Amino acid sequence: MSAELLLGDEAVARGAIDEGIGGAFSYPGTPATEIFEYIRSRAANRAERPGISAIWSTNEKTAYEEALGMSYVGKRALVSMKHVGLNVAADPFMNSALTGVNAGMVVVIADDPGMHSSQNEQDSRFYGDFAKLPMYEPANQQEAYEMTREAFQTSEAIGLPVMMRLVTRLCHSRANVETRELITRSAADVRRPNPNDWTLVPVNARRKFQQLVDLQPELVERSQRSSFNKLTLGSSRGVLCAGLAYNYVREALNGNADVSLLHVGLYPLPVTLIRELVNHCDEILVVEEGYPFIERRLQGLLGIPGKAIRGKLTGDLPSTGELSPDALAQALGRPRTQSGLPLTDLAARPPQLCRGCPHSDSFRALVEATSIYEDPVLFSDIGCYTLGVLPPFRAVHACLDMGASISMALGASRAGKHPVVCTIGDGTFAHSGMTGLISAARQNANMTVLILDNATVAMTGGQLTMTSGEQLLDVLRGLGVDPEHTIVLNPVAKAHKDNVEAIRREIAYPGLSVVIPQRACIHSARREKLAAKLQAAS
Ligand SMILES: Cc1ncc(C[n+]2csc(CCOP(=O)(O)OP(=O)(O)O)c2C)c(N)n1
Ligand code: SF4
Repeated sequence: MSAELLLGDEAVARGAIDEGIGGAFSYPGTPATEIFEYIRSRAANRAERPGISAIWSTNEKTAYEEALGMSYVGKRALVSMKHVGLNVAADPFMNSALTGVNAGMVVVIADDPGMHSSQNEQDSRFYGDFAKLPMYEPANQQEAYEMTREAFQTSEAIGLPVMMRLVTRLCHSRANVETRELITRSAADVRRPNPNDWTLVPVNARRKFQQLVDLQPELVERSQRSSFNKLTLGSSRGVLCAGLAYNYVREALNGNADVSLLHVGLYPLPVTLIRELVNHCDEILVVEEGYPFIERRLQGLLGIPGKAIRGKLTGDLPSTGELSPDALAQALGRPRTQSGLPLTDLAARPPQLCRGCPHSDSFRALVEATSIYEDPVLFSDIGCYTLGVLPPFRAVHACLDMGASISMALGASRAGKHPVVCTIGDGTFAHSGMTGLISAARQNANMTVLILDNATVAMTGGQLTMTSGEQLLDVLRGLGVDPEHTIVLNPVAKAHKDNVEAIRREIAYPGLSVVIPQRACIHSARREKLAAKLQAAS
């Protein structure tokens, strides 16, 4: 045993490495990014961890499918993403519950209650339940490590992918984690592939779905036996909490109040333990990060006669944002804790693009180019450039999900609007913008797409981009965009006038045009310069 100071994300990564994974697959997104970053940094040191493949994927769907492919051929695989990434990967995720896996496969989804860095705060436990897969939900970094290790073993024992749900506060806080020895896996661990199981034509899919349904009582049994689901009976006041919420309960109780406590760390829900708690208590407070997932099941449509079930649905706890020790203290009738900082005195600091950012010059040119029109439609996408919604630009009228800007622009142009312009980064274009552009090119839609090529995926920390520079131009040609109306600009102040004119010309063209302001993010340019200097010096 040895101890390491790890983020929740890193504890998951370490658990996966120590379970002998053959590969990690991911697409960047807060708060999940550090899981993959940790494995990649260890994989780079092949002497330390031989044989782990770790390369960023194009998007979450491709990451999921790559992981599944690795599992099918007999190597354990970890796939991680942020919560909205699972919307993108939902198709393979749902279907893999029918195909099953060969070597263990663990799917880590990091939710972001409070939307620290996300477009929504959906609760991924609904996906796990929807797919009928087991789910782990750690309360701390040590559990994140232990659960990851167990999840690989569970996955192999039941032949299914196993999900783990994290939340931001756990992903991004550090604690000491006791780690255990690395297991080594050999060719003998590889089972025989079963093409009939993995090919979802109706005759196989019906059989596999029936198997999945039939397995559910066994999964509940496993939950009931699991040491990650703990029941302690005390007074007739009950608390049922899940994952990280356990810490808020403990802090609010401060070791003083006598309650009966059920702490859930593994799903499907342990029905027998819940029944014991309900039978023992008159009232139960349900405490969970995200939606009232457990509370709704407990409450049902009509409630439980003679029992008060309290939580988010009853207004005893806030139904949006993160939980806090103080919210819990209030719900439990306990004194406020010391953790609430008086944040109200701090001056508001709206986010903004960095000084010298290429996106600023692109937006300045776009705003002036479209200023001659009364009602331009300006859609955008997800990346640093979404900040173009703020003054002084106000050049974003809608931003929905990654890749949506091009398809939304196509819809608006088909409604007869003009001008229709959308802005999308090179990273997001590769993630899911291309498919929309193929349709726009096929229809020669009257719209202009600005691909803001800063040569990186900047917003999530400067990861590798798939389509930039010359390669981006090749891709555009391949997608069917007219090279005559594919132009590259240099987004710098001294080229402003030329850039405005070029954008105006392309907007006036009655068909599809693509404008590419091309200049590296100042931070990744600086990083690359430094790396080149270091290499030259070595
Ligand atoms: C489905 C989904 N996956 C991941 C993310 C996290 N994320 C936010 S913006 C972004 C990419 C930004 O890259 P790019 O479009 O190149 O813009 P830049 O930040 O470089 O300006 C990612 C991966 C997300 N919001 N949604
Ligand atoms: S990180 Fe790079 S792309 Fe993002 S705002 Fe700063 S300079 Fe611009």
